Amino acid sequence: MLDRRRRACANARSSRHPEETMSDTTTHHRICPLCEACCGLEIQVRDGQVTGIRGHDADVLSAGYICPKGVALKDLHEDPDRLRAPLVKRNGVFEEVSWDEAFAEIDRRLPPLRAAHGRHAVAIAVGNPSAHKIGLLTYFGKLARALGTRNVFSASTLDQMPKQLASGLMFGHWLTVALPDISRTDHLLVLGANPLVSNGSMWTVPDFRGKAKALRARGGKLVVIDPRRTETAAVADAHHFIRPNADVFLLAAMVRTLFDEGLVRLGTVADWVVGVDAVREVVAPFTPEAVAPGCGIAADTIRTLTRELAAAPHAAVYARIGTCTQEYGTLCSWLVDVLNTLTGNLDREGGVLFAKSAAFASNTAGKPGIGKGVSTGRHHARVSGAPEVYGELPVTCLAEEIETPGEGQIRALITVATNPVLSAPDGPRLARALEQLDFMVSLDIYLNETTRHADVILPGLSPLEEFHYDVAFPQLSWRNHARYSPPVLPAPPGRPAEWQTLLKLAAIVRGEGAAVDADALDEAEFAQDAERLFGPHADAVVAATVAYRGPERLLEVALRSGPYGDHFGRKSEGLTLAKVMAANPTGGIDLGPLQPRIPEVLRTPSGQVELAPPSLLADMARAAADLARPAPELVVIGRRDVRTNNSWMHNLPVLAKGPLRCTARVHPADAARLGLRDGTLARLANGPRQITAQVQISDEMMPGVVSLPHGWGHDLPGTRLRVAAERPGANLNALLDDQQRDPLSGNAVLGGVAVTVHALHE
Ligand SMILES: Nc1nc2c(c(=O)[nH]1)N[C@H]1C(S)=C(S)[C@@H](COP(=O)(O)OP(=O)(O)OC[C@H]3O[C@@H](n4cnc5c(=O)[nH]c(N)nc54)[C@H](O)[C@@H]3O)O[C@H]1N2
Ligand SMILES: Nc1nc2c(c(=O)[nH]1)N[C@H]1C(S)=C(S)[C@@H](COP(=O)(O)OP(=O)(O)OC[C@H]3O[C@@H](n4cnc5c(=O)[nH]c(N)nc54)[C@H](O)[C@@H]3O)O[C@H]1N2
Ligand code: SF4
Ligand SMILES: [Mo]
Repeated sequence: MLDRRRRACANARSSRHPEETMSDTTTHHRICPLCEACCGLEIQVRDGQVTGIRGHDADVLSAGYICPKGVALKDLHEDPDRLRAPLVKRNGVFEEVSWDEAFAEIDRRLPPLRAAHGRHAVAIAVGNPSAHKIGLLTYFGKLARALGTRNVFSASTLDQMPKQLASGLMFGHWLTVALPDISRTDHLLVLGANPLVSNGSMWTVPDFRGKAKALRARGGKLVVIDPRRTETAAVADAHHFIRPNADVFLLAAMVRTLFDEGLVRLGTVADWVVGVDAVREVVAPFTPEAVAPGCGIAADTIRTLTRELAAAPHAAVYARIGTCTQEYGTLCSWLVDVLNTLTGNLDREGGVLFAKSAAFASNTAGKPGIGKGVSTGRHHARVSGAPEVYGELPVTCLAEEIETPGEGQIRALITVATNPVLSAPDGPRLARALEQLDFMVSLDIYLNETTRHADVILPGLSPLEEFHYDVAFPQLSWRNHARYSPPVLPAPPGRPAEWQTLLKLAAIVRGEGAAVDADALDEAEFAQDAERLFGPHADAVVAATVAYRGPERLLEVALRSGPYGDHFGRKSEGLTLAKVMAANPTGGIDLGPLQPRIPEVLRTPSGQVELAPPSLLADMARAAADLARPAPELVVIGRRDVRTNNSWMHNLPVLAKGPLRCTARVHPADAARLGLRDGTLARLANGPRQITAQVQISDEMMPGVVSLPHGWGHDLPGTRLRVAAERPGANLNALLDDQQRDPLSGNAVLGGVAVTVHALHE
């Protein structure tokens, strides 16, 4: 045991020594933490300054791919507006304070508030970047548990909750997500996603363009369904406009066509699927003719789309944000996998497969082939009654839970890497609600539209000052792998890592005071966790991992006890953190293409793929009732640009330069009808909610649809985002209603919302 530990230490040290290249320039390899593509980067450093960032050609996952945001890590690191010390608001003004003072302020104010009003009075909200931070992901739960509040909110209910719910109901775990096997498929049908720009989501697929090109070069076909002729549509074989919010009808009609035309084949999973007849019954109302007007797609085209999918030797259907952030998000996410299953493409090479990640893989935990499945609604939001899903309430309930008096009213909030004032519907209402709070703490790196409302802001480190290992995304990757990145630059002395901040906050909440030492606390908690997880072997695990601390230690345990692990010496060829660290300069460890995993991957109580979960069948009645609903004249949808990342990267000069990106794109026919001129301003309105945006006329839009990116609106007072404020853009979410949700997942409706547009020029 001791020998192994020494080796681990030695390797750990050597992998921290970057390659020496020219005289005093060093080369480092770092996974990009900015989006789900998780590209491997090669970063040059000289005299403590980043001098170059490019893709790492040897990276086992991304093979040299990079986008402009990866390059912007330098700007992020150097951004003078990025917070480097805690801020405390005194008499309405933020003052820089020491870490001790910041924690003391929280200790003075938070525990008494909790004691007076109960644990649910303190809410917590967590955002997108936390998914890219091992420290936040592995230690957030400790703070949430200490709080014991049911008021847990996250950006998941602005995003992928429908996909997670549908996957959980069908396969038994919310991270058991079926991923297109892009390198071996012959036919890829994409709905409501633009991976050429977004670089993929709930599907880690760096260089989608290259992979799509390879697919077409080997004779395969890429088909895109989107109300905008997107960058992805531009490289596809076929693109069809669809009326926003109509995907549920299209997908149901495709499923019905499979049954009608005798095209249903379950293939290799035939023995593991239940519910086929129930699906056949529930799609009965959705004939291609019945859905065609609502979709804006001809019935014959719907049949052709279906036949091509069924006829392809290997095919995959993939759908993302455009199909999740709408009224039928969960139904759409489910029907996508119904199509994958009924065409014989579930769990087969070239179809859709499940990843098997090396560490923290929830879909390798527990007994193979059977499990508890998932349930929702264990508690409900106090005001709206919305059900809990995976321990969370919809973030669109946050404002009303703060505003509405009574038992259980939210009086304090902790935000962790989230900017809901811009990212969630009806941001202005939420901003007003945040002002009513008795106390607010933000873990964030900027003083922005949300954190300006905080009483205390606690900044994390620059990504270049932290080690990295992706917890979530190897579970969603196109290929299995394990990659570790050491810090590129040393953290400034005295600055805690975010996991330490979370531990301190948890201790304060538990009443242990502000003076506790985070490292000592971590050591004690690690020993307790080891006891719980490893029983009689706990002491050996503690001893074997003593070279590491914090999230690195959890990673060591997860890797060694994971599906490729060395099981603490029982499988000597297996993975350890030291081995993964040692592979950093050579691009990580490739664990091969995805493999079929049914039935082993299933965790449903039946041990089967649940093709017809009762809650989803029941919700289809809502869709059927809406079939004849007339389409609004004009609806708004979202858009992403390669130089943006939600709300928070508009302050980086390298990304901010160039043409204005926050424009309202409208079809020429709509522009003519509404008297809109290119480059002039227009007012968009949804009931009382209004914003002003610059018009861009473009025939890439479907007539009747206007597209505007989200995450803009940097003109609010009290922020410190000097570059972003120069061209603030309009906040799409100031136009949207926070009461519109997918009832099953609680996900916000962010697209397909009826708006009016008025020209503001003379
Ligand atoms: N209308 C509309 N709205 C949308 C969407 C849409 O398509 N249309 N998309 C939705 C989606 S998919 C998502 S994921 C959400 C995102 O919603 P959020 O997660 O709320 O928003 P972000 O803009 O990602 O804000 C991230 C916050 O984290 C901070 N941050 C960045 N790095 C760090 C770090 O290392 N540590 C800490 N502590 N903080 C950090 C940033 O300063 C910022 O405050 O937005 C959603 N909103
Ligand atoms: N450059 C960049 N990359 C990003 C982000 C970013 O902000 N900028 N954000 C990251 C995040 S948090 C996420 S979750 C992912 C999202 O990744 P994607 O899901 O690929 O996101 P989008 O690029 O917004 O693509 C959504 C598409 O849905 C279309 N759409 C809108 N409504 C409908 C509809 O009703 N039906 C159909 N079929 N299509 C519709 C839109 O026109 C758009 O093309 O991107 C990530 N990557
Ligand atoms: S696509 Fe761009 S932002 Fe996303 S991980 Fe790769 S380099 Fe980073
Ligand atoms: Mo997202």
